[in-house]
Amino acid sequence: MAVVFDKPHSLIDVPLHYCPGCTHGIVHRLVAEVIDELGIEGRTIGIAPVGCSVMAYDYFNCDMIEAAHGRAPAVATGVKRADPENNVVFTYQGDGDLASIGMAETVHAAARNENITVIFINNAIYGMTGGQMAPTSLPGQVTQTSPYGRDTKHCGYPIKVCEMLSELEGAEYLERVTVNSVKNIRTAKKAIKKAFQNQLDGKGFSLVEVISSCPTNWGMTPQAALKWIDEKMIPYYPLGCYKDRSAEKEAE
Ligand SMILES: Cc1ncc(C[n+]2csc(CCOP(=O)(O)OP(=O)(O)O)c2C)c(N)n1
Ligand code: SF4
Ligand SMILES: [Mg+2]
Repeated sequence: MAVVFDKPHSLIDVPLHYCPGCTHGIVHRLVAEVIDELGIEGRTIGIAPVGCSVMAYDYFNCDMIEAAHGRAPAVATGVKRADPENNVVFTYQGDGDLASIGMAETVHAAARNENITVIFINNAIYGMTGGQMAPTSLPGQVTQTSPYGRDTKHCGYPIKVCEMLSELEGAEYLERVTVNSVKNIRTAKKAIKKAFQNQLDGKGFSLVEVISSCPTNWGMTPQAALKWIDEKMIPYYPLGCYKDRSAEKEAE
C-alpha cells in the first residue's frame, strides 16, 4: 500500500494566509496531527486569539470560538467547565495575546490548574499589527516601536513565561520547544501531544511555548529567521521542560 503524506483531517484543506516562512503553519499542522492521532476531533473546541492566528477558526476542522484579545484562557475555562468529561479545549495564542494584554487570564488559569491545553506562539513581536515590541522581544531587538533596539533601562526585560508559571503550584506541565528543524519539530509534536493527553487524563493546566519565526516583521528571509531562532532566541529562551508535576510525583 502506498504511503501518502497528506493533510491531517483536523486541518481544513484551504491555503493558510500566513507569510512565507512563518512557523504558525507548522504548529497548526502539529496540533491537527495530535487531534487526529488522539481521535478527539469531534469533542475538541479550539479558542482562537487576536493576532496573526486570529483566523485559526478557518483552519481547524473542530469547533472553534474567537475570544477577545488575551481572553482565550478565560473562554477556555468556561467551555471546559461546562462539560469537563466530554469537552477537550485548547487555546492557540501569540505572545502579545498571552503575555501582554492577556497575562492575567494566563496566570490565573494556571494558578487554578484549569484542565486546558495552551499552545503559546512566542515570536518575540506583535506580528499582526506590523511588528511592535512584545513583552517577549529580546534586549536590543529592533522593532517598529524600538527602532534603536529594545532598551531594558526604558522598557524593562522580556518575560520568560514558562519560567514564571513554573513557580505556580497549579501548573501541571510547561515545556518550551521550537520548530526550526526536523528534529525540533518532532520534539514539539511530542510536547503538544502530552499537553492534550494530560487534559484527557484530567491532570490540569498544560502549556507548550513554541519559539516561532516572524520573518516579515523581523525583516529576514525565512532561512535567516530560522537561524536567528538558534542564535538569538534559544540562548535567551532555553528549550526544555520547565514543569511536569506528574513526573515529579512519580520520582518522589
Ligand atoms: C483590545 C485590543 N487591543 C489591541 C488590539 C490590536 N492587536 C491586534 S493583534 C495584537 C498583538 C498580536 O501579537 P501576538 O499576540 O504576538 O500575535 P502574532 O501576530 O505575533 O502571532 C494587537 C496588539 C486589538 N485587536 N484589540
Ligand atoms: S506577520 Fe509574522 S507572525 Fe504574522 S503571518 Fe507574517 S510572518 Fe507570521
Ligand atoms: Mg507574536
